[in-house]
Amino acid sequence: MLDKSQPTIESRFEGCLLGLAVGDALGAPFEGMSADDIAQRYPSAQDLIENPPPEELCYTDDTQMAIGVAETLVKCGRINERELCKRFVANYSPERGYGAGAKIVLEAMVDERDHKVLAANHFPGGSFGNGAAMRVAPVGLMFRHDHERLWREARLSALPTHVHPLGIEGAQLLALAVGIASTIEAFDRDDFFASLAEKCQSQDYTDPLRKASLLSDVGASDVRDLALFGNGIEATSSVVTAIAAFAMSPNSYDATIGNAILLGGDTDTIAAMAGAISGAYLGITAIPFHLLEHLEDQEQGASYLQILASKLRAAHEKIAKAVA
Ligand code: RVK
Ligand code: MG
Ligand code: MG
Repeated sequence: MLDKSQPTIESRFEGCLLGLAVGDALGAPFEGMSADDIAQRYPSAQDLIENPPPEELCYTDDTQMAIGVAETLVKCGRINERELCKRFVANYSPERGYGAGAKIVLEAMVDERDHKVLAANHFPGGSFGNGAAMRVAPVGLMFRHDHERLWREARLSALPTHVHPLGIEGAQLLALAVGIASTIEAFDRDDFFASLAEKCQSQDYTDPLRKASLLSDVGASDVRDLALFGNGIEATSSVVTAIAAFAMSPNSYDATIGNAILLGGDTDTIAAMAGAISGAYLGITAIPFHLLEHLEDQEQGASYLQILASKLRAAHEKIAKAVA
């Protein structure tokens, strides 16, 4: 018999995509601000969630690019690089704000110039920005039943723009966090962090993951400890932060994204990543209705994301059934 307290798979897919978009859109007005400046207006996560800025919640590049990843998976059942680039080009909206290097690579794609050379050389060794991790959540949902495949497909989803090993590994880690969160019935901190650490290769991720695993729920641990993991635009100073924000408040979407935003810095992206994990675990009903209602709903807005989540679930069930 279905345990009523467990979100359905539909609810988890919707919760993940809309949780990402709401985190991104609520964090966007604070991107680049310091924690102290945000605290003057919003002393706590609860203040922010209960009294968000009155304007419509508009998402940024994080959600826009995650849409391209989800569309590719729905169409191809896997990350097909050609299709992914096609979706990135079709969805490219510079006004949503992209990373400086990502913008150059995407504009080369739009102009049909050699974007791969730019992705490899614009930054030495490629980009280690968090742009591959911010968009990867649909990969975590699609391959939640097969973590080896999830890890490989997350890498493929990063490559068009992020070829630096740390940019790739950040995306793999975030996808795995989403995959696990979308599957587990009850959050077990030790199991969760052990599964993540097991797949990681770089100390840039294993060390902070170990530290994050030692924190407990907000209240028992100090929420200010989240700042230790960074609030930057680099994958190494934001991916574990988002994971830690979720793990500190696994039963509250509000606290997860609110605490992520109150850190300042790359607020839209850290809240997008944390919100995707939290939504995948708690389901759509955990996202406050007044925030969902405020999320932009034209073209590829809230309603589109809901339909995309449903199509992604169908695509996932098809491949998961084929494996079983
Ligand atoms: C505007 C030196 C490097 C580097 C390397 C730095 C949106 C650069 C989203 C670069 C996210 C920045 C964010 C971001 C996503 C990366 N050496 N510095 N090898 N690799 N950086 O440009 O998609 O907000 O300063 O590839 O990862 O909301 O500009 O873009 O916050 O990290 O952008 O990396 O950015 P990019 P991205
Ligand atoms: Mg953004
Ligand atoms: Mg950002």
